[in-house]
Amino acid sequence: MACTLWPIFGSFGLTFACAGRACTQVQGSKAKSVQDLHPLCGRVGHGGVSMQQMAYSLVASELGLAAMVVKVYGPAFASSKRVIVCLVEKEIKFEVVDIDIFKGEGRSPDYLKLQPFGFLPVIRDGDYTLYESRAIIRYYAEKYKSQGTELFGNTMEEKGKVEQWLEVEAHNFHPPIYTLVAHTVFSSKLGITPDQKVIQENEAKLGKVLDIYEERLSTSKYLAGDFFSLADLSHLPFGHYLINGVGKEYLIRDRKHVSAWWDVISNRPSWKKVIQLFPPPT
Ligand SMILES: N[C@@H](CCC(=O)N[C@@H](CS)C(=O)NCC(=O)O)C(=O)O
Repeated sequence: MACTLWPIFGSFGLTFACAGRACTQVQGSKAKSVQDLHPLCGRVGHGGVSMQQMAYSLVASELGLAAMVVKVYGPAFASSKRVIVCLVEKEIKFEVVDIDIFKGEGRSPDYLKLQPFGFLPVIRDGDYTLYESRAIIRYYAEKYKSQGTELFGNTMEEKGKVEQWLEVEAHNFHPPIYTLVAHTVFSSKLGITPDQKVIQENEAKLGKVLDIYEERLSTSKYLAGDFFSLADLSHLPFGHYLINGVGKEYLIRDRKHVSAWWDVISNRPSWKKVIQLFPPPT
């Protein structure tokens, strides 16, 4: 597990800082990308105190940061990005810990202590550990209700709709898209022989789900109403694969309202920054 970097996002300004503890362990290309983003995040040691530590002290005291930040495991993977984009929208500081499930790191005894099923993501927030990406985003949307973007709606009725569409994402949208991703983008890494019948069946299933989205989005800008919410956000990581990887963009583009919705949500600065910072595993 390598702790890599500590981006701190404003909702639109997107500024960055490095935690000394985290950045001293930054290695290779990741460090370069951080350095590119923030000139204070150097990698060269300086008289026993790393440049990163110096940078951290400077930036931390400037910003009045607490030492404790949320740790998110496995930022390269889609389900972890669901959590990260939520943290960015909520303006919550975090650092990431690389876990490569394709190298079996999700099955290591240490990781299984955090997430006994071996899935990403998991977060650690001080002594608190939480897994299941949608549970995590609900937790932070409630915990920091008055901070950053309001993602759960303002009334019980709005919240009900957010919950409804979060469930739709998890139980109707996710299963077919996950199967498509597994049989296309990651088939060789997962040791799956792509099965055209499975691909076609899931493409058809997803098309039917998106027909219902099309109807909903013809009367509402976002899924839960006229406000961006957890329900929309939850679609970003795997929706991104549908366009970038699976090669089934037509499923979105052939549906006018779904297409417009996708453009709006995927162009949010939060999401653009997340995919820039944490490219998918290669
Ligand atoms: N329901 C879980 C599922 C997460 C999930 O499927 N994560 C994938 C990465 S995107 C994973 O860890 N796969 C590991 C495996 O299949 O062994 C959540 O949302 O947190």
